[in-house]
Amino acid sequence: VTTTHAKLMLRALSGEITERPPFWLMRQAGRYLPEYRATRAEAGNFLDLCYNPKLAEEVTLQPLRRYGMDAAILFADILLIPDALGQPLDYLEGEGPVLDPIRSAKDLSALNLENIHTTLEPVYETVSRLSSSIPSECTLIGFAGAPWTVATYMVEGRGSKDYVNIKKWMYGDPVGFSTLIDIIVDATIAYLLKQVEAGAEVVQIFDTWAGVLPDNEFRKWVLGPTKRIVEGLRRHHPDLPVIGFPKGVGGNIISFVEETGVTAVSLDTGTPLDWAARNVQTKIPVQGNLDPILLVQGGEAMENRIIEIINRMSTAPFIFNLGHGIIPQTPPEHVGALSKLIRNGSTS
Ligand code: 1CP
Repeated sequence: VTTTHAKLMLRALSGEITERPPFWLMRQAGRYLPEYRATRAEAGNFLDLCYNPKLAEEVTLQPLRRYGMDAAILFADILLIPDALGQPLDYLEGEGPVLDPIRSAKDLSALNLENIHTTLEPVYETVSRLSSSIPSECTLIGFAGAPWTVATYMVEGRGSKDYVNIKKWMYGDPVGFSTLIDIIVDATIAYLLKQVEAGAEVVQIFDTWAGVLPDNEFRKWVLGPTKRIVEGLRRHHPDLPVIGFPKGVGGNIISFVEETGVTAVSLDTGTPLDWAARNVQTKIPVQGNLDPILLVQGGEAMENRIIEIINRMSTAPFIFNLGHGIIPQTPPEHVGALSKLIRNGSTS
């Protein structure tokens, strides 16, 4: 395959086998970096940081300055959509997001699709600033949460272990529940289109909790909504690269790749490399899947696995990434070693 792109990330996404894999890391901006903690303290709380274009731009650029990733990901959060829809949201120190839960169809009248851009305007400004401030060889990624994953927080009111409330609604009143999913689909299309108009070159859809559904429900609440988002974006931007991340879905990743229309797919840490090379990477470019805990460990264990992943996956289009986000305990110098290894083939 030959393309006209100069950027490594866009070349891989267009189906090219590149001289080395482009790399970026999920949650590459965040608490493992002292400069992030300083900017976050300056912003006040987490939402204020997300809605402050200058500071959100700054934290997006921080990992690039240190490590020169091939892509920058907009600094924001998947829960800005419920916030913009009018569902009260807070981030508690040491606990994560907390929302006033929506538990049934009668609660849906509290959501308002009409005014989301009023709340989200600062995010578009962050994207626009980044599109001129990132290095010329770097690709700008916008993102949103997938409807299922965003809905888990809207219904449970926080992170969950068993998803009892959302599943009870989904199984007990699928028609009412589909109204919630439809609202998130529409908001997400509008949100991502604005990011693209502001300068995002690629978008990634994070479906962190897709793996908790049985396959018939996976089809209804993951495949269908993701496909509608991809179609909604492509109606306006036929060539827009879209990366899907259906985490924890095992063999269901095959139907995800065949049916949603995504350009590329991100593999979680548990996906077997050989299997993915034969059954997924033969269809579309893949991204992934280093265990984020190897980045905490560092040293030989990390380096050996990085080399193994690159060797196994580089005979077809491949983007190096983690299988899930960087965790706060990660020593920054281990990210430096990873960057050198991918770039130069050695850590020195
Ligand atoms: O500073 C802090 O204390 C807040 C920690 C934090 C950060 C750095 C949160 C709260 N969100 C973010 C940024 C973020 N979130 C990005 C920024 C860009 C980057 O990657 O550098 C992205 C892409 C996300 C996406 C996100 N938020 C997901 C999907 C990806 C994933 O990691 O699974 C999810 C599930 C969230 C919800 C969320 N926001 C924050 C937390 C702690 C959580 C997870 C809560 C839980 O475990 O249920």
